[in-house]
Formats: sequence, C-alpha cells, structure tokens
Amino acid sequence: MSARWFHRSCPICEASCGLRVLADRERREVLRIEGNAEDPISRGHLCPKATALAGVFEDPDRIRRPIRRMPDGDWAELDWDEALDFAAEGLRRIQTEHGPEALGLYIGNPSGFDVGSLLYNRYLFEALRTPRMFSAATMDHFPKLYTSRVLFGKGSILPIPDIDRCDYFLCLGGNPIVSQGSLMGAPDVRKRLRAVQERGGRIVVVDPRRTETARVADEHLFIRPGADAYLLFSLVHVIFEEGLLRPGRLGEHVDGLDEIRALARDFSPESTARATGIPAETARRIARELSTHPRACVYGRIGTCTVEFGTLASWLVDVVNILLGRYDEPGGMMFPRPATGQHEPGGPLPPIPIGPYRTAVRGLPTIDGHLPASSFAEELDPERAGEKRVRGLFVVAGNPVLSMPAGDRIARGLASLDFMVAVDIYLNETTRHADLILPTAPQLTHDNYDFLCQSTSIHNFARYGEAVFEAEPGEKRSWEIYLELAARMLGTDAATLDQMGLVQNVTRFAGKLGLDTQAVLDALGPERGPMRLVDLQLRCGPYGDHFGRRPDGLTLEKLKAARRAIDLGPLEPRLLDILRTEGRRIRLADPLITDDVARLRERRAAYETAEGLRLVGRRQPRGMNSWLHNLPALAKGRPRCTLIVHPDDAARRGLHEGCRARVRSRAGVLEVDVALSDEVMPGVVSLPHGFGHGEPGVRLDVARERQPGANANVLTDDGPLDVPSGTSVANGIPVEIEAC
Ligand SMILES: Nc1nc2c(c(=O)[nH]1)N[C@H]1C(S)=C(S)[C@@H](COP(=O)(O)OP(=O)(O)OC[C@H]3O[C@@H](n4cnc5c(=O)[nH]c(N)nc54)[C@H](O)[C@@H]3O)O[C@H]1N2
Ligand SMILES: Nc1nc2c(c(=O)[nH]1)N[C@H]1C(S)=C(S)[C@@H](COP(=O)(O)OP(=O)(O)OC[C@H]3O[C@@H](n4cnc5c(=O)[nH]c(N)nc54)[C@H](O)[C@@H]3O)O[C@H]1N2
Ligand code: SF4
Ligand SMILES: [Mo]
Repeated sequence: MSARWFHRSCPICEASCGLRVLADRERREVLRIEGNAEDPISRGHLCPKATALAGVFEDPDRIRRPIRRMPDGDWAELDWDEALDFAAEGLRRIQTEHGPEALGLYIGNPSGFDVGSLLYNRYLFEALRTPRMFSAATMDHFPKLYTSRVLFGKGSILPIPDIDRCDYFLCLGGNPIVSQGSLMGAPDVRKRLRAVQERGGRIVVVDPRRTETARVADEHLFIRPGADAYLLFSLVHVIFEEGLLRPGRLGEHVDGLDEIRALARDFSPESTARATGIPAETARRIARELSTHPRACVYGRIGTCTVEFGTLASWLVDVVNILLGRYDEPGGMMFPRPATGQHEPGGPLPPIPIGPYRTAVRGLPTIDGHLPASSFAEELDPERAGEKRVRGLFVVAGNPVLSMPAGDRIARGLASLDFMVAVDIYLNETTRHADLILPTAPQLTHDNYDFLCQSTSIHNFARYGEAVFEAEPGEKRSWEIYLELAARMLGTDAATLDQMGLVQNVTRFAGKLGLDTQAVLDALGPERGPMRLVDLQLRCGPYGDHFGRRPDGLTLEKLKAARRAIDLGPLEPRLLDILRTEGRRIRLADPLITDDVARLRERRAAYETAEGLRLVGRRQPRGMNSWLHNLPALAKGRPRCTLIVHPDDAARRGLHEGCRARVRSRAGVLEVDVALSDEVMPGVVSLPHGFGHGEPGVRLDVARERQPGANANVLTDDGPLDVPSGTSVANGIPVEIEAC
C-alpha cells in the first residue's frame, strides 16, 4: 500500500484550517481527512465541509474535460487545444464586432482560495480588456473595501478583530459559529469565543435572528433588518455626549471628529430606538461597556454590509472603534501582515476611482474597478440594455444565477448571450447556459498557498499546501487556463506571457530591495506557475530571507518543509505605517461616505413605521454558498432550504410547521417549506441562499434529489443599492407570505 499523509489547508473558507490527508496516490484514493493537530493556527480544527475536498474529487458529476454545448442542447467533450481556440475565437469575435465593452467578466468566491487564480487573473483582465467586471464582492464585503479605501487609502487594508485578546466582542450581522468567521480568519471560532468568556470577557450579538453565535453569547439583541447604522450612530452619540471619547494613539492622525460629533447629534439612542427596536437604555449601556472594557472590539459582517446602509454601517463600525481607541491595538481591530508583502508601507495612492465606465442601463459607475452585482441582470438584458448589452461573458468559479440579485432574470439574460465561457467544475444553474465549460483540476491535485486568507487572519501565519495527487493528463489548473487563453487572445504564447509576468514581478519586488534581477530569476528556477511568484514574494517579503541576505528568513522551501503553518506571531500595531492616504491622514468624515447620512435621516421614519415582513439570509454548516449540495455527506438529512417564520407571524397568516408557503417580494416569487421558530424576531423571516437546484439541464444529481430548495435571490430586488458603494441589498427585503 502506498498511502501516506499529505499536509495542506482546506481551501473552502477563510478559516483555512491546516489538514492532514491520508491518501493512496497510486489508487488515487483519499482514505482519511483530519485536522492537523500540529498546526499552530488551526490546532487540529476542521468542520464537516472539509470532507468536500475528497467529495468533490470523487464526485461523478464533476466535469473532468472541457465540454461544449451542441446545437441540440447536448454536451460534447473536446480536447484542450480545441476548447481554448474556440473560447478565444468566440471572445475575440465579440471584441471585434462590438468592442471590448460588449464582454463581461464575473469572478466568483472559490477563486479567492486558489493562489493560481489570484495571481494569474490579471491575464484575463489583459485579454478581455473590458471594464465590465462583476464579482461576488458587491454582494458581500464591498462596503468594507470601500470604507478602507476611503479611510486608509487601500481597500485591502482590512481591519480584523483580534478576538484572541479582546475582552468584549460586539458582533453585528455575523454568525461566525456557522460561517467559521469572515474578515476574521479564526479556525475553531467557537473555542476562541469561549476563551473570551473564560477570561472574563463579554460577547454581545446584534442580529434579527437568535443565531448559533447569539446562543453562545452573553447577550443577544434583536435588531430590525437594515437598522444597524442607526444603532451605531447612537453609540457614537453617547460616546460624545457622555465624554467617552478616547481615540488614543491614532487620535493625532484622524481628521473630522467635530463633523462626526455634529452628524451624530440627531441620532441619540432615544431617537433611534423605534427604528432599531433596541431600547435607548440598552444602547447607552452598550456604549459604556465598550468604553470601560480596555480591549473591546466592534465587528460587523454580512448583515451590516449587504443592507440599505451598508457603507454607513461598515464605516460606523470603524468610527466607534476609532473613537474608543480600539483600532490598531491588541484586543481591538488590527491589521495582519501577510508574508507575501501585499501590505507593506508605500506612498499615497490616488483617491478611490469612481468611473469612468458607467453601466448601460442605470449609468452606475465602476467603483475601484467593480460594478454592482445588482446591475448584472439588467446589463445582460437585451430589452433593457439594447445595443449596449453584455453579449459575451466569461465566468470564473461563480454561480450568479443562485448568488446574485434577480437570479431568474440573470438566467434569462445568460440564455440570450451570443457567447459564454465558464471556468467551473460543475454543470450547474449558471454554467448550463455556457457555450463552453473549462474545468479546473480538482483542488487536491494542485499545491496552494493561503494568499488571501493570510490577510484576513486573526494571527499572522504562512502556510504551504502540498498537492495530494498528481494532475491527470488532460487536467489543467486555473492559472494554466487563464494564461493559455490570454496568450491566444493576445497573439503570443503562454510561456512568453508567463516569463514576462515573472520578470515584471521580480523587477518590482526584488527591485525594492536592490537585489540583482538576474540572480533572483536564477534562484527562482524554471518551474512555471504561481508557486515561483509566491516564493519571490515570500523571500522579498517582511519575514523573507531576501535571497540570502537574511538566512534565517522565510522561503517557500522552508514552508514546504514545515508541513503546517509557520506561526508569524500575533497581530501587531501597524496601521500608521501602512496608511496610503494623502498626507497619511485618516479623514474620518470623508463626504464619499458622510454624504449618505442625509438619506439615513430621511429613511428613519420609514424604519419606525415599517409594517409587514422583512427577509434576511442564513448560512448553514453543511454548505458553502451554492456549491456543496451535491456531495452525499453534506446533502443528507432533512431539507434545509426552509423559511423560518415567527409563530405569531405564522398564526396571522395561517401557516404551520412544515407547510408550503408562497413568498413574494417586489422582485419575484417562490415557494418554500416553512419552519416555525421564535429565534427570528417578529416581523422577520429567514431563508438561506444558494439553493434552487431543480432546474432542467443541471447535472447535480444529488443536490437536485436531496436538497433542491428554492433560489432566495429570485426575491432579491436589484433596484435598491447601498448608494455609496453600489452593494446589493440582500437583507431586509420586504416580503409577503401566504400559505399555498
Ligand atoms: N441572498 C443572498 N445572496 C448571497 C449571499 C447572501 O448572504 N444572501 N452571499 C453572497 C456572498 S457573501 C458570496 S461570496 C456570493 C457567492 O457567489 P458565487 O461565488 O457566485 O457563488 P458560489 O455559490 O460560491 O459559486 C461557486 C462556483 O464555483 C464553482 N467552483 C467550486 N470549486 C471550484 C474550483 O476549484 N474551480 C472552479 N473554476 N470553480 C469552482 C462551483 O461549482 C460554483 O459554480 O454569494 C452571495 N449571494
Ligand atoms: N458553512 C458556511 N460557511 C460560510 C459560507 C457558507 O455559505 N456556509 N459562506 C462564506 C462566505 S462567502 C461569507 S461572505 C461568510 C459570511 O459570514 P457571516 O457574515 O458570519 O455569515 P452569515 O451567516 O451570512 O451572517 C449574517 C448574519 O446577519 C444577520 N442579519 C441579516 N440582516 C441583518 C441586519 O440588518 N443587521 C444585523 N445586525 N444582522 C443582520 C443574519 O441573520 C445572519 O445571522 O461566510 C462564509 N462561510
Ligand atoms: S472551517 Fe472552513 S477551512 Fe476549516 S475545515 Fe471547515 S470549511 Fe475548511
Ligand atoms: Mo462571501
């Protein structure tokens, strides 16, 4: 038997747990997956989704070769050269006939966990030459990127809660016990939260549902969906009114405190209580508790981002932390130091680019290169976008039909495209509309480096993940696909393009250290692909060996030998070093954000008098957005796509446990099973997204049979936006429900 243990991290969520995989290489069989107890960051943790690494590898429905849709609707396999030629021709034809803007690009979530995709997607951008860039970001954390871009000069300088050292954790609109932490890479978050309490700290959760996290917290506050900006402003009000302001070390570098004081004047807890549903005395107490706990930390996630005031809420999370001196200090919100050097000091960056491209239908601008997910459906629609519609689309690791607003209209738009290519491993609700699907080799067949996860981790680390199996002939990794396609479109060959990219990177990274370019190129060796770039960045990075100048420093070779994460220490104060704003100031009251306060004021009355039901989202332990429902181990059990309704709301509408209900929003209608529970506040219903696998033409046999569910994003209205950032409003959607 040729089985042995392999060491790598799980590429499914941000926790990026270090795993041990026992596999028989010859028989291409995974025998066991377990948490690596010797990994200093994840300490043996893993969750049920880790089995997906083997599950996806073995899944008979996984696409293994490029397939092309034939005129009769059937799919035919083709070889890679034919497939890439076909893709390049189709995309180029659209560029030539209608201009590059007629092409769209959509990048989905799993690409963030594949270093090859992250480091090589630039070739896609170069080849497609389109400003029409859509992604999951504007349905996710974009308000955080936007506020960081405005306040700190760079969107990826994201504040991360230092939960291992905090003594008070105020969590708004996040459910880390289930999501395993987001913008908070924290393997075994349950244990870490328990540790906060064991050291005498306190956890407060603000959520319209008593979530799994709320259940372990010391206190849970129901809040009306979308109302967090009112609550947070009321905390700011109390901080000024009760003299709790203590910005500490950062104080000297912050402008705009007087403006913020003035803005907060109208948002006393007494005046916001009706809008939020949280009593004034509770909000006052929370503000005081935050100020008296020396290591308090305020954190907001999906429920504060994909809402009507996502930017204001995300910004106010920053503001409260900054006013209380809880920013860039142990136990507060801190800034990781990735070993590959993305967040090292640098000169000021220009202000956030808004436009110049504007969408065809609503004239919405690109913001820092991103278009709103909520404009996707209409930009595909021939009736609405006319001659300026997206005619050709390239989708990478995304399932927008289930994950973006107005999913049903997206499906219709995809069906009317002239040409569509998907890089994906399943024939699903989105990719079934493609003319061509290019599958990537399964995760287990390529090595990886936790490139993105190291920059949102609660502890500094670097980890290499080894390939468990060799790729089979005829399998390609994402970076090879991008490179080979781009080479065809740009009229060159992949090796030349790769070499050019390498030289550019060496010039940039090694140049900063004054190293000899040729010597560095020689040291990196001839093996093509992302790992050579990772090695370059690691060695030139903050902990690197600087190609021999600091012999004790990090190299990829050392990471490989470690077979686990290398612990680079707790997060350390560094914001002032890495600020990229003009004059290195933090303009806390920038009009790019505060201009939206007028809208918040105007909408207050509507929140106070709101009637009817509001829909919010929910994540579940055995799924990852839309794509793990096809694995038997994760799809088993009762149907999970249920609408949770409060018993009082149900009684009024004649709904009972297990009945079918019709849910209607301004955008659409669906039918779903009802579950009754007082875990949601009255007036709120909760439905998970990522289901709706019953469509014809989808090759997801297990999902279709065991967990078909309904597509929650049929109900997500693509009209309203978080105005400053263009983020979608996926929580707090007005809905009506009736028994069917
Ligand atoms: N209503 C509502 N909608 C939401 C959300 C919500 O909370 N509520 N959350 C939003 C958020 S936060 C996100 S991130 C988005 C996610 O939105 P998307 O990224 O569009 O959707 P996913 O379901 O993650 O789809 C992942 C796709 O990648 C494919 N895939 C998996 N592994 C690989 C691989 O190794 N290679 C390739 N090439 N493809 C692979 C899968 O088959 C699937 O098609 O959804 C958003 N949508
Ligand atoms: N098992 C699993 N893990 C995942 C994912 C998954 O699909 N499954 N997805 C991954 C992805 S892509 C992401 S981005 C992260 C997301 O990570 P989280 O943000 O931690 O996850 P959610 O469960 O979406 O939590 C959002 C919470 O916001 C609440 N909420 C809704 N509206 C409001 C509001 O107006 N105010 C407040 N205060 N709360 C509100 C919801 O009830 C919900 O509990 O999870 C990641 N991890
Ligand atoms: S918590 Fe996330 S990274 Fe860890 S095993 Fe589960 S899915 Fe994988
Ligand atoms: Mo996400």
